Amino acid sequence: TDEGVSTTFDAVVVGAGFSGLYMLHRLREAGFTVQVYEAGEGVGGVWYWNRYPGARCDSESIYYNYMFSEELYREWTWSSRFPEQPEILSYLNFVADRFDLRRDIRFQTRVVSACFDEENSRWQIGTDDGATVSATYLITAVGCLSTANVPTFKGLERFQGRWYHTGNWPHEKVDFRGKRVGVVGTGSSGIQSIPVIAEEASHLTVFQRTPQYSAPAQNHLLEEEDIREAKERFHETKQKMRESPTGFPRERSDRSALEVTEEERRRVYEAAWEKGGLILSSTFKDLTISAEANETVCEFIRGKIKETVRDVKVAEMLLPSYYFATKRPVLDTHYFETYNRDNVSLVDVRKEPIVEITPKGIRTAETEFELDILVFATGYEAMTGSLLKLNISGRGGVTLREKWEDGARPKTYLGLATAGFPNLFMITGPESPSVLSNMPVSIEQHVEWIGDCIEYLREHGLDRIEAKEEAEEAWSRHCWEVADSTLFTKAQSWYTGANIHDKPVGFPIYLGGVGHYRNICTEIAEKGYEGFALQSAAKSSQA
Ligand code: NA7
Repeated sequence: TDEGVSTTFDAVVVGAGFSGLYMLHRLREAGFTVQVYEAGEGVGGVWYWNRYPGARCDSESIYYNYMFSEELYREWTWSSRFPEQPEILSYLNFVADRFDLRRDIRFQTRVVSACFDEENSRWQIGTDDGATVSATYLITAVGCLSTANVPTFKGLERFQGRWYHTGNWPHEKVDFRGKRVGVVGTGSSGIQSIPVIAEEASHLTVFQRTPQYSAPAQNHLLEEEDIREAKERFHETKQKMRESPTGFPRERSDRSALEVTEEERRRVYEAAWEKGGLILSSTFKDLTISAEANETVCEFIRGKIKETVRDVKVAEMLLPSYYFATKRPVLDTHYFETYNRDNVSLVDVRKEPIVEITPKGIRTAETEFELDILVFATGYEAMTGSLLKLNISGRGGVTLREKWEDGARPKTYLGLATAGFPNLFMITGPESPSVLSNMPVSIEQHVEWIGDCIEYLREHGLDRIEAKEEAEEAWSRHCWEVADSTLFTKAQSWYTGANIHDKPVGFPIYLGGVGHYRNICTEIAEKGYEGFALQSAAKSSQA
């Protein structure tokens, strides 16, 4: 170890995105020593890596920020309704400077192992620079969608052009001018980048596996008046977001889509379409519960696609058939219109599967597409991918990978902790509601809960906490039951793990709502951390 460099911390935090930055700040304010490790050269997490053309957040900017400090909220001003990646990255850099966070972040350093040392009740954490440090608490802030999924197409290594994954985009601008480009994947990343790439490329071929429901973002610059109002409403908005089901301050409908007339339904959907954003799914209360109600919004969007896309055959290929919102709803800017361009073509890889990548491009069952640039917008190994990569081993040397072996049920207690792994906290872990909510709201709740918990342990002379198996079992079961009472478990999506070949299908997201979840977590803390075993290390080593 370097001389003079501390190697013992109260907490090690993995990741310097939205979660890690606030976790560092929260713990440091409480007087703990913290070391953050970040693989990137700068802060930002997914917003550091996702630099693909058109990358943008689907949460409205004025709700997509920290709310723990009113001063911070007032100091920052967003330029547009839906923030673009560069602006979000600037915001996170601003936060890092504002709270002097960088001095406790080690950049370009990846955590490659973490072992729980039972005797001393501490984590031994190894990094890719060969160093090992020790910490009482290990806190993962690695994000839910951060381990890229590049499908294992035969022949990729022989491709003579350049290829990129949207989640690992180069820092220098990729020049598509005069290039034949192929985009594989039509999730959020594909749908955001396709219209932008089409403007530049000589030809763009989109390889689509599942057609998507996408609604217009209706993005626009924010007026001074909007910004002033947002800042004035800080307290009201913050409270509403925290109590809401999904972390947005919007009202939820208490009407069924089936109790109104067809005209009324159409009026409601049209209004939501015109307004833009992720509001279609909350226009009626039963869209994610009743197949019949769900079909009404599906039909509405299919109608919009048919109206927009001129070529009837292409329009037909773009019509989705799964239950709306059971895959992550997508927002776009002129996505369907892009298929009216002469330089864009669409390939349905369910009918015409990709057989291999050749030196010149992509060969499907029917033809070879010559391409200069290949873009994989093929998503992530969601929820568990980045946690498993850390090589965490807990009590008895059991690894997280072994514990979650069947993959279908990455069992956790509240998404915050997991039995067998004392003093490990996960921000936005599996079986928390975070990934289906407005992320910063969920992140703040997790960070504050973890911060309070660690303070509580200090106050009570304790330094070891572990989720009890029975508490975890009950939470995990509850999580599944809530999900299975909806349409969410009836679709193939990254929510269920079905996007990853060989990954067993489950549902590692709590669907009971952000506000409700917050109350559960608070109550558990108030009961002295019910469901957790609390100890002092000294005692446990005697035991
Ligand atoms: P997503 O939403 O997981 O989308 C990935 C897309 O790539 C989706 O259309 C997939 O089709 C497609 N895909 C994945 N593997 C393949 C293979 N092997 N062949 C063809 N097509 C494939 O990832 P995004 O990056 O777009 O968005 C991730 C999240 O970021 C998003 O939900 C927001 O929360 C922000 P599929 O639908 O699985 O058939």
